[in-house]
Amino acid sequence: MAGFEVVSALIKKKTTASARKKLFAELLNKADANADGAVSYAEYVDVLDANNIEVDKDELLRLFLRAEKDAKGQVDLVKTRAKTAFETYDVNKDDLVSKAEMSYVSGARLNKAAIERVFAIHDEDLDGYLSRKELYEMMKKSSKQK
Ligand SMILES: [Ca+2]
Ligand SMILES: [Ca+2]
Repeated sequence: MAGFEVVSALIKKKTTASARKKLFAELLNKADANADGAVSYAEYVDVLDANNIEVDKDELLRLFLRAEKDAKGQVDLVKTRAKTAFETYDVNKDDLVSKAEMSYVSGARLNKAAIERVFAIHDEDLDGYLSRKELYEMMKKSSKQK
């Protein structure tokens, strides 16, 4: 069973710190049975206990906190980027990004068809503008695809 192999690698500590971290993230995904993207430390320990798997709980907690911090760091990074992008695009500072503004700021990087496509996908309330939230959602999606 793959999950057990992951944990045994964790116990043996034969892997490098970054490989352990990766394995740990994989196991977290497996432990997230209802796939809501969130597994608490307690739930995680439950999964291990249920499988009679013993690990160094201190190291487990340490890895767990680090994985959480990385996830949060990723969100913060996208937020910061989205804020900067929004303020760059919103030339007239009316708190909305129009197609004309996006075209003006992006210049040759985005042609008219590409901008139409961006708005068709991301202008969720169909008001013809990208709000801060719409731009943030757009950047969140594109950061996940990478
Ligand atoms: Ca504007
Ligand atoms: Ca909109």
